[in-house]
Amino acid sequence: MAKFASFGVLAAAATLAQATSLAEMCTDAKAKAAVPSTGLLPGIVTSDVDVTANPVYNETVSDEDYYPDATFSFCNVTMSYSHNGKDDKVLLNFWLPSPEKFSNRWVSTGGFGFAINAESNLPGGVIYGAATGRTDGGFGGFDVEFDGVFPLANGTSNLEALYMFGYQAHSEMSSIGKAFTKNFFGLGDSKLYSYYQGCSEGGREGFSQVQRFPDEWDGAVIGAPAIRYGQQQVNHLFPQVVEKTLDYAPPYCELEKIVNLTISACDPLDGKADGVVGRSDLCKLHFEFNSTIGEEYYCASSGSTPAQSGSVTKAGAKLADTIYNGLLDSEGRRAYFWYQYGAEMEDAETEYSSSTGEWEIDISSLGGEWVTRCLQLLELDNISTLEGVSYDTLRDWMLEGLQRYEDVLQTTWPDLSRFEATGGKIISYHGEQDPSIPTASSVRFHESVRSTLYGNESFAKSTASLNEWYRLFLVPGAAHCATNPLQPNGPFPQTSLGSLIEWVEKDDMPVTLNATVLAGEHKGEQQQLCAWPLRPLWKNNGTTMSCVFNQESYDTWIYDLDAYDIPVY
Ligand SMILES: *[C@@H]1O[C@H](CO)[C@@H](O)[C@H](O)[C@H]1NC(C)=O
Ligand SMILES: *[C@@H]1O[C@H](CO)[C@@H](O)[C@H](O)[C@H]1NC(C)=O
Ligand SMILES: *[C@@H]1O[C@H](CO)[C@@H](O)[C@H](O)[C@H]1NC(C)=O
Ligand SMILES: *[C@@H]1O[C@H](CO)[C@@H](O)[C@H](O)[C@H]1NC(C)=O
Ligand SMILES: *[C@@H]1O[C@H](CO)[C@@H](O)[C@H](O)[C@H]1NC(C)=O
Ligand SMILES: *[C@@H]1O[C@H](CO)[C@@H](O)[C@H](O)[C@H]1NC(C)=O
Ligand SMILES: *[C@@H]1O[C@H](CO)[C@@H](O)[C@H](O)[C@H]1NC(C)=O
Ligand SMILES: *[C@@H]1O[C@H](CO)[C@@H](O)[C@H](O)[C@H]1NC(C)=O
Ligand SMILES: *[C@@H]1O[C@H](CO)[C@@H](O)[C@H](O)[C@H]1NC(C)=O
Ligand SMILES: [Ca+2]
Repeated sequence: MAKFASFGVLAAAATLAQATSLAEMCTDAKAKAAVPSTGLLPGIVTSDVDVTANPVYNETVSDEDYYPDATFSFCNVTMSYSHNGKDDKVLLNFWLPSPEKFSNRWVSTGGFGFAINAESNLPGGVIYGAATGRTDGGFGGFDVEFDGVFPLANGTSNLEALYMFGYQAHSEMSSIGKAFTKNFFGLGDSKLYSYYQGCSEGGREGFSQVQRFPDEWDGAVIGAPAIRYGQQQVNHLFPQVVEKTLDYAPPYCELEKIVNLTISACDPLDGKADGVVGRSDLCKLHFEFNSTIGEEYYCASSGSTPAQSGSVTKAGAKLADTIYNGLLDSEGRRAYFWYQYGAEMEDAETEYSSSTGEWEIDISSLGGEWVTRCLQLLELDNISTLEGVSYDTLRDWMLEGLQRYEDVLQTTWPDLSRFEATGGKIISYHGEQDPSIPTASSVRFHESVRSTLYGNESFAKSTASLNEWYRLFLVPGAAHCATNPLQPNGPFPQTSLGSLIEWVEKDDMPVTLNATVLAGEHKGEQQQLCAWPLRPLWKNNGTTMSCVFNQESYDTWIYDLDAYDIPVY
């Protein structure tokens, strides 16, 4: 272990750790002895905490999106801490690799939706030799989500939980987890590399730290982050307001057909006919939704939903065109943008009413719950009606969310210069066919950081400067933080934490990002993802790929949010 060689005392400690088995190390008493003392951070109380530890052997994971197949053993530690002056309890769960596999690394992980953690994210760090952690945010257990504690009661916010969810819990976990890991493995002052990996809400949690705590991690893998939260959550309601405004709630099969037709038409535009839309920008430039009019569709019955058949209507094509164009207010000013052409239309999904025999608008609870809980402060899971809700209402809700939660959930602070100054690295990725968070959202934030930090330089120079430490990779055909069943031949950056580690520890920058086809007949095939603003283009009948820049394509990703009088990063 060359890493330890220059530190005599530490080398001894490390040797001790190496000679010790997982079973010997992984006991309640040893874990308790590794808990950092009260005073590590102001306000953090770790005296009298409950600590449990149990070894787990030969855990096997396979067919996961964020890490390769593996078998590993680990020490499962759970501890709690509280805040000075408060009678609270925050739970932390660490998975620590076997001592012979430990590689001086820490990885923080996040959650999805309103969850701040997901146990399924923990293997992703352990298999890279990292102690890996998750937090319950103090919400009352790892299975309790933010919406289970917010608001506190009708009309009453829960600011403690809000700030924990927004960014505080992660900052505390990293500090405590890193100190615990050093104690547990006897590292003393030797370098512990620290990382983050998360997608969706987990991606937002990653940016929440990068934007505020530049020293916390050496690098972060940030997938499809739910940033620009005020806009992001309300945006889920947009298709239903379009259905209401255009007075057309189609059988969902009609919309599925439009999506399928978009995919087939746009697949070859990237130069490779593989069922994958690798260039949704070219799709936007060339595809017309009215080309789908008259095409026949059929979906078999399932449950209480009857079989659906018919042909795509003019109203259906117009509905799709309006939705993919994104939210404009009544004066035609842009309030937000939508998913890329070819992305599924699940937010527009209608519901069959067996009592009326009609298809009806189905309010998205993703958007509705944000409005009820966080804007109206009501303990309700959904808004009950779209009565009185117009495009302007959505714009106003977006602005209200931005303003009310700007310092905690919005998560778009664009000045990352302090993080850059510490040598921090970001690998960000986003499915190009994401049907839940607009791919253009990640592009917008990358562009906001570029103009904030390097605004006076040319496009080429500023892009090059930013890409030296913050690289964004759009994933052809991929859905929301996942592979896409409609485009199974697309790749997914399953080993991106490995690529980040190579970048941080060996200065091996991912010029293109390794990705693997995870389904379909080409399962296991390796592909490379292009770094924004370069875009993939296949040549020689889909056999060789290059990363190219095209101004017209680039322009389709850039939006002027002129519905607001303030900057929206
Ligand atoms: C774990 O797997 C290894 C290799 O197959 C085996 O030698 C060992 O006995 C297994 N450990 C347990 C506790 O099952
Ligand atoms: C980890 O420990 C906690 C607390 O004891 C326990 O609830 C959980 O089931 C353990 N997980 C594994 C994988 O052993
Ligand atoms: C909170 O307010 C909503 C809307 O007025 C009401 O439906 C619900 O019953 C209230 N919840 C409680 C616990 O009082
Ligand atoms: C859309 O394509 C998928 C396969 O890619 C298929 O399963 C589904 O039935 C199609 N939907 C319609 C409405 O044709
Ligand atoms: C299809 O829509 C485009 C613009 O969306 C329009 O220019 C064109 O005339 C339309 N074609 C037909 C046949 O309606
Ligand atoms: C949201 O609420 C509306 C109105 O009560 C209902 O029609 C819809 O099914 C709900 N959506 C979900 C996902 O619960
Ligand atoms: C750009 O130039 C202006 C005027 O020289 C200066 O005030 C500003 O700080 C510069 N901005 C950046 C991001 O370098
Ligand atoms: C990326 O893929 C190449 C080719 O398969 C491989 O040699 C390299 O080790 C991979 N890099 C990482 C960081 O996984
Ligand atoms: C191009 O590639 C496709 C798919 O691999 C293959 O079916 C087709 O024959 C190829 N066309 C030519 C001209 O080589
Ligand atoms: Ca293709």
